[in-house]
Amino acid sequence: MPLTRLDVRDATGVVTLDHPAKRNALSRALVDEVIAALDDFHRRRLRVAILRAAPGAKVWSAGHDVDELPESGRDPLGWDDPLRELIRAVEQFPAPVIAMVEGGVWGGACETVLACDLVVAAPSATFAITPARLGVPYNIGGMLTFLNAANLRIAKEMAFTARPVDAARAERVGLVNHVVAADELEAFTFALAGDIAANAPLSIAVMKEQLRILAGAHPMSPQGFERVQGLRRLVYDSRDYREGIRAFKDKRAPRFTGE
Ligand code: LCV
Repeated sequence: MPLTRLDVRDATGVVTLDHPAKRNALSRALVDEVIAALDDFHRRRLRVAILRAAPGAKVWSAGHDVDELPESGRDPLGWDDPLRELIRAVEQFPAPVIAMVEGGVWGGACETVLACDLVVAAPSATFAITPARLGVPYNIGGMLTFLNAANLRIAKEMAFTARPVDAARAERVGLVNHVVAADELEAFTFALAGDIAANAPLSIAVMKEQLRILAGAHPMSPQGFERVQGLRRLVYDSRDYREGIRAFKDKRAPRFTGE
């Protein structure tokens, strides 16, 4: 049973996340389908990709599949983690990817939406950065995604509180490009895609890659990277990390002790 639905309209490819039973959690299986779809759109030389949930979705995506997170002792967001692969696939897709958002966007799904080139949201959309809710040590590339999408103060507030930001505030602080009434969301997003598709695809592809390289150009010494990795290891080896995962699975509030 596929976890996504695909559609092509003119030069635009659409991937609809369609695993409502698990709130479109970014499992290995679902992510592999999204990446395969983007590869197919690339082969077909489509000029825009749209990532969306089913119309009227209350949850766009609940983020990383928590059932696939290691209980402890291993980096939960390593290079070959499905979420990391999805982010790279979105960033390296050689045409604009538009996130069309209705409903709640959580954790790694929030990073996925913010890694898209444009975000068009319905008023029902909310955006939450959740590592602190689970006790997870987010990875440095992911933190850069948040920093590039918001200013430092907004990124800190979202990361430290783990509270959802609503669409109106997301637009005010520049997290999303447009907030559009739910019944106009599709038409608006496809019109935006049409505007892009009518322009020169090679020029757009190069500008997207230039901006990806420039946005990622942050100096970090090998010592600095090793320090970050050491700090992250302390977190994913901690009791709090195990408690966060366990509490989620037990459907109860976590009790963090700072150990
Ligand atoms: C697996 C799930 C999930 C899920 N994984 O429906 O950014 S980081 O570092 O945190 C990163 C590691 C990350 O992205 O972690 C995940 C962060 N996500 C969240 O904190 C959101 C967790 N989910 C929720 O708070 C609720 O599910 C929302 C508010 C999204 C939807 O609530 P609702 O009442 O509509 P349920 O909670 O009843 O979920 C329906 C089913 O989906 C599963 C959940 O366990 C339940 O499964 P069962 O029917 O088997 O009980 N589910 C939801 N989210 N991220 N599974």
